[in-house]
Amino acid sequence: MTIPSPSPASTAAPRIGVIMGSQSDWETMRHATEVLDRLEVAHEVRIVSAHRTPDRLASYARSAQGRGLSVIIAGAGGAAHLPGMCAAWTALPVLGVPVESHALKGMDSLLSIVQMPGGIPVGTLAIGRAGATNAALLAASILALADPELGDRLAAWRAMQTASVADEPTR
Ligand code: RP5
Repeated sequence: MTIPSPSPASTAAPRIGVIMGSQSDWETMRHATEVLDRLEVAHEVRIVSAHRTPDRLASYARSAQGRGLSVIIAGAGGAAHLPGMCAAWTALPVLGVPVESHALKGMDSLLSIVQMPGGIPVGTLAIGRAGATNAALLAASILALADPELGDRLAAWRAMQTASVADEPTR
């Protein structure tokens, strides 16, 4: 699918935080940042582990709203407590991306993220690349509620996606 090329790197303050539990999550989470780039949504990217860097997580999540972020996208795999712990530390919307694990193909990640007990929500997306892509689109949709120009860019993105779908399969 072809989507618009990003404009030159923005120096605007980040509006979305993309965090992940490990460097190994980048191959999945980069798909979120690529969508945000194409939609020209300023964002930051950090490795923040709930169990390896718990103080970093607390500091990141507690300061996020005050630093101007509106949404946090959190990707993690295995016992994927990062999105839930992040949501516990901030009132911002947290979107969780289950990263595909080797042992259980991401089912562990999915259930860890989606099965939040009532009271602290995490908006959970699909396992892997589709989830990372959709987390970025959903975060952009949330921002677009108060940003009509971003809404226009999202509409253009969807129109281009629609135009890219052939009437018939190639045989
Ligand atoms: C989680 O453990 C990370 O989110 C990652 O998906 C998984 C494996 O991490 P590494 O052992 O590859 O660093 O915390």
